[in-house]
Amino acid sequence: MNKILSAAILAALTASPAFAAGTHGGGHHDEMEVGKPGETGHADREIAVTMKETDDGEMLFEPSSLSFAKGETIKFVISNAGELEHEFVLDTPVRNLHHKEMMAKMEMEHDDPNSVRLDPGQTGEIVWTFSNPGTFEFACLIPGHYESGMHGPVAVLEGGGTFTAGTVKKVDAKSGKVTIKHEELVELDMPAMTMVFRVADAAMLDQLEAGKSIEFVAERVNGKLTVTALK
Ligand SMILES: [Cu+2]
Repeated sequence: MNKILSAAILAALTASPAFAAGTHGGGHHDEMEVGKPGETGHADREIAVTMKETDDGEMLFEPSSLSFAKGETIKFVISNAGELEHEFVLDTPVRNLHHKEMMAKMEMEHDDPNSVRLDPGQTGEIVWTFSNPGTFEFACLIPGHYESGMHGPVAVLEGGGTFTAGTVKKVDAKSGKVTIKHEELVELDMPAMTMVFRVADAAMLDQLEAGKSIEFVAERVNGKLTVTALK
């Protein structure tokens, strides 16, 4: 599982930055690529996130991956069930990486609306609107914690996609890819053929095996063809 997640994050890191221009230009100070602060009373859903350490030295988030539809406002209720201080930061993988490098050099504590830092036993909240589609990340950037497992992908999906029939030809769990012989993909303007897709959520790979007939939604996520829904 860790390998699949790492592959997904690596893919996100090397993906062309679709929002490279203009993000920091305007006066919308709180608007980030990953979205913007939401209004507490207007959350569409509530998600509980637990942060903790394991006996064998791992540090983790539960759940280990997240997936939302574009425009959804989520109330995260975050609990630190561990014995160390932890934080929950929502951002792009690239910005998390830079931030993590800064934090390794000096003592820093964030107080931004996209993050919360919690002492053991504490609970905190973030209300966040995911206004842009793409692959983002939640992470703890306290030195050493990311490397110990405290990060996971956030897939924000365009939503409203059309399901298309296909047959799975091959599943490459290591790289998080699946080969599908599919019918016409109307929204992508692609005729019926056999193609390789990424999956938005590594857990989807568990539902896929060679020879299986599926219905799926495919979208361009950060420029890469990605299966964003399955049935
Ligand atoms: Cu941590």
